Amino acid sequence: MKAGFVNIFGKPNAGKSTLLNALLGEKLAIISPKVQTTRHRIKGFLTEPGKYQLIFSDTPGIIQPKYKLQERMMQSVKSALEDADVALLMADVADNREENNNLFASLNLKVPCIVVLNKIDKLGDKRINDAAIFYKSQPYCKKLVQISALQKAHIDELINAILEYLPEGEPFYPEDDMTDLPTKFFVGEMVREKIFELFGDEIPYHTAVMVNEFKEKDTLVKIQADIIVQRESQKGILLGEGGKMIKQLGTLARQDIEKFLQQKVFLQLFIKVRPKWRDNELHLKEYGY
Ligand code: GDP
Ligand code: K
Ligand code: MG
Repeated sequence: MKAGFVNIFGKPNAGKSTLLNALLGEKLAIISPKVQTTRHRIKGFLTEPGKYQLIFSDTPGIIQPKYKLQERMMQSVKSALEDADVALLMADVADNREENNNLFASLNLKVPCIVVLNKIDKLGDKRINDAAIFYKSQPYCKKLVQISALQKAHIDELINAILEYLPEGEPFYPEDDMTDLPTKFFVGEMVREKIFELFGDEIPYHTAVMVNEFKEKDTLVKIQADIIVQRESQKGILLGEGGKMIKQLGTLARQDIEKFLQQKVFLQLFIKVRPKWRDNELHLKEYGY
């Protein structure tokens, strides 16, 4: 049997979270066209009993940190760099190659690296080919697989490539488990995804979500979560006129959470202002960073 850690790295928006979901066939990681949506290392397990257990890690896109929250994000990337058995270096096929190349080379990985050329649905064959030739000639590239994470194209091919390089071993986690993170975490993430969806510019970057209550009551799950922002003005934007925005946010998030839990949900959201929480150790800890 093969078992090991397969960690996904790349620039913001390469499609890492979309790939994690495509690999698992389940929406575990939140996705948005905005950079820095993913703040944690998110593990998802793909187990074929007796054959393999792949422990995938989605990671935040690699950036130069400017505040403590971003430092924490890059620490989670570092932990994934340290325990990878196989690394997936993910590049948007339309992205600047030199930038990606510099990033991949700087990771200095000692484990087999598979370059995952993503978003091939966006470009014609010629440009995809050029990009493939470029990455294949780099010393870190053991193998290159072209995919579209969005269209779930060539995902099996990628899994087979990973299996070629994965060590023999026993499963690390129970066969039926999909992740090691608690349900509460994913509920908070689904609220956060809707904030990325509904609010432009800086609001999502100033926001955290903390799930305080998660209680099953008869056929219903009662969830209470706080949305944390840095300023009163941001609270006003999140509330919207007569509470219109928070209501819409709650409805969209609840629908996703119900789909995820396969249960009816009562979701209550409060907004709290915590100045400079992104640079405050205690707050970061409290909000799970
Ligand atoms: P991450 O920041 O690397 O985790 O990237 P995300 O998974 O959040 O995706 C960033 C954006 O790229 C989202 O708008 C995705 O829908 C989009 N995206 C991801 N994979 C593909 C793909 O294969 N093709 C296209 N056209 N878009 C994709
Ligand atoms: K993103
Ligand atoms: Mg992501």
